[in-house]
Amino acid sequence: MSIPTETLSRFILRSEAEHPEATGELSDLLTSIGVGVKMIGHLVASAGFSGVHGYTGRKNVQGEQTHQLDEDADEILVDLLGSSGHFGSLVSEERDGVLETEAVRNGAKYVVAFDPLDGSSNIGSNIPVGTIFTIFRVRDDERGATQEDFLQQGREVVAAGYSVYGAKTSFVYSAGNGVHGFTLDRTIGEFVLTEESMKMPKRGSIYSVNEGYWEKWSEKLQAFISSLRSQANRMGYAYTGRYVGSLVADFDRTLRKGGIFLHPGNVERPGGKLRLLYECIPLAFIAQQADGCASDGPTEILDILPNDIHERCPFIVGGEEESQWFREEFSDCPCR
Ligand code: P6P
Repeated sequence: MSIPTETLSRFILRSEAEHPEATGELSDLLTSIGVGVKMIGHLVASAGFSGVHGYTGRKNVQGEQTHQLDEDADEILVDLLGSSGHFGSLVSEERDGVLETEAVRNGAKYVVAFDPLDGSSNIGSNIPVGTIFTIFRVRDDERGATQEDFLQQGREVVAAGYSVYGAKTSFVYSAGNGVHGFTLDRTIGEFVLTEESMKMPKRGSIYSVNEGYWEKWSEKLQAFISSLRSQANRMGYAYTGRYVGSLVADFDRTLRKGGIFLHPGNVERPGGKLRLLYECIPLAFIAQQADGCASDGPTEILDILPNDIHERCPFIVGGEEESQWFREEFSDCPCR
């Protein structure tokens, strides 16, 4: 068995060497994020013992009960990324506004938005959770980083990725040159390259949606979900259902096995539940880099211009054929 020896740091540096214009800043950032993910993974793994997976009794900016782990994961990333010297500003799901860093006055070139611990409500039942991030370039170096730098289309993303704290701790990212997957080797404490240039299967056999919302969906959406379950559909076979209820786990499976994941809007939440800036855009960027596609129904996620850093969005992501099928059904109406 060949022993994987390409660590995340070495891979990032090798990728940088292939781009002479690279300054090394992005490499440093991605390495910092990798360190933060390792730290958060350790917290999650020890949550059962240290009792930190309980609620804090406080609510975050979203009005959601916060877990101690949400706050701890947020603090780790704010500290690591805030002190990296390369991020002028940070946005976290756990914080109301934009967090300026010391580097904003030193010409930092990037801003980063993240969900420090998505799916944390699942931790008590040992369901995989994860961290999601997306990096944009500051658009005016003279002016320095501002909130406007977060309100860019996903096509402007410089790098994005996510981790999954599950049976293994994995880290998947793209800096615009393909999608690459790493697995934490606990014996050496390093992420090692386990999947280079990942591609989402053009056609899968799994659909993933919370059918508890059935009665709140449009008839059109109900018909689409019914057709996925019927072998009389255009693919000629019935899809099987898988839904974890943790975005990084459902997305990671869709990236590796194909099929379609949907968290659509409904009559009660036409604007959807998932966050555009630090959930939908980074995962849509990864999907696009892996030859998949993500939309809110009629519009590709990467073409949507955020109006607010905590804006929500319907999110449908899948392989080439499932995305085409969905687009043909919903090109003229929002999936809400
Ligand atoms: P629902 C977890 O709470 C989360 O934010 C995502 O990780 C997950 O995909 C989604 O919510 C699940 O939402 O409405 O199916 O419970």
